Amino acid sequence: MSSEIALKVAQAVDENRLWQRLMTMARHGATPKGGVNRQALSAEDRAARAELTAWATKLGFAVAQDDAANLYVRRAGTEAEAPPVVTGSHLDSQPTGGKFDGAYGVLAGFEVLEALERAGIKTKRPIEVVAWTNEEGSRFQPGAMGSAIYAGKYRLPDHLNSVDRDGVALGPELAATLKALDVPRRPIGGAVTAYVEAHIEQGPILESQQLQIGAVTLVQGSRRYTIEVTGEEAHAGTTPLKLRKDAMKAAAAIVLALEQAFDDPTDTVRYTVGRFDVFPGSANTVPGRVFFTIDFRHPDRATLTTLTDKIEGIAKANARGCEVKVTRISDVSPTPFDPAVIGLVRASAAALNMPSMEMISGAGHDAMHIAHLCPTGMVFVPCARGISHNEVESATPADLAAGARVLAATLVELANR
Ligand code: HGY
Ligand code: MN
Ligand code: MN
Repeated sequence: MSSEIALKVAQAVDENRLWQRLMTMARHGATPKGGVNRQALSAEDRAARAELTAWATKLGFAVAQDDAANLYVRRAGTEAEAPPVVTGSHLDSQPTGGKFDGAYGVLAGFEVLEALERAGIKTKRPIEVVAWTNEEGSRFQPGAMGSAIYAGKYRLPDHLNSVDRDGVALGPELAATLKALDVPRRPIGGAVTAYVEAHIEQGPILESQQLQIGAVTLVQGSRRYTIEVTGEEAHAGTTPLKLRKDAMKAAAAIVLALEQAFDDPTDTVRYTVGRFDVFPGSANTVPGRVFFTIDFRHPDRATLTTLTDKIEGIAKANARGCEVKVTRISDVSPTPFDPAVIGLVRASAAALNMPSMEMISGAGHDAMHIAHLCPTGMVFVPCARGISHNEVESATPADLAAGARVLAATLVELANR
C-alpha cells in the first residue's frame, strides 16, 4: 500500500514539465514525419545523453556512466550506501522510431527525481534513473545490450566487434560515446533493491480498455537470428534457371516455408523478417547473397524453443543449391515479474484513483534482464492505436503523467521500506 509520502510525491509530478522534457528530448534525431531516428551510440544518442546529463547536473543529481555507457542519474538517500531503487529505460530508438519508446521511461523516472527534489522529500534509499545502452538492437544486435551486460547475461568484450549495416563497429562508437560525456566512470553491475520501468504499451489493449495504467506481469520470450544465403552471381539474361544458384529465390522460399511452419490460428506467435538485404542488388544480376533477420516471440518457453529449433532444418531444406548459414543472435526466456512489485504498482494506481489491469508485454524491455537481479515490475501507459516503432507513435500528456505518478508512488514506497 502506498504511504502518504509516496502519494504526496506522486501529486508533485508535473504533467507539463514532463511533456516539455519529452518534446525537447525528441529534438535529438527528430525526423520530418515527427518521429526520431536516434540509433544506439550515434551522434543523436550522444546528444540525448548530454541533454539528460545537463538537466540532472542542474538539479544537483550525481551522474555517472559505466564501460557499456549505461548512464546513471542518482538522487542520494539518507542511507547513502543502501542499494538503490532503480528506474529508467532507453534513449536509443528505431530508425523510424517514435518520441516515446524508451525516452518516456527515462524521463518519467527523471520527473520522479525532480518532484522529490522540488518537494524537498528525502527517501531512505537512493533512487537512480538509468538510460540503458542499445535497447533497440537495431543498429547493433543484440538488443537490450546495456541492461543484459549489467545483469551479467552478456559480456561487453563479446560485442565490441558487432557492426552496423555500414560496417561501423560498436567498439569505436562506444568509446566516442563515453568520451563525449565528462562524468565519472563506475563499474558495471551492482546491487539493486528493486527496479520499476515505465513504458508505453506499444500495443492496443489499454486504449481499447480505456485504461491509463497497466501492471506488467511478464515479458514474452524472444529469439533472434540472422540467415545468410550464398549462391552465385550470374547474368540475368544468359543464365538458364536450372543452372542458377539464386540466393534471392532461395531466401524467399525459406521465409515462406517458415511462415507456414509458424502458422498459428491463435495468433500468439510473432514472426518477423525485418531486414532483408540482397547483394549485389542489380536488376540484371542474379543475386549471389541474401542476408536477412528473424525476430521470433512467444510467451511460452517450450513453444519458443520447439518452433525456432526448426529454423535451421527448414532453411537448409529450401536452400535450392545455395549455402545457408543460420546464426542465433539472442535468446531471452519469457520473464515473469515480481508479484509484490506488480501488486504495489496496482495499489499505487488504486491509491491515486486510477483503475489498472495486469498484462503481458509483447515487446522486450530492459526490465526483462534486471528482473534476474532484483524484484522488478513495469508500468504501462497507452499509446495511440498501440502503434510504435513508427514515427507516428503518440501518447497524451495526461496518460504519460498518470504513469509517472504511479511510478513515483511505487518507487518512493520501495525506497522507504
Ligand atoms: O524489440 C523490442 O521488443 C523492443 O521494443 N526493442
Ligand atoms: Mn522500448
Ligand atoms: Mn522499441
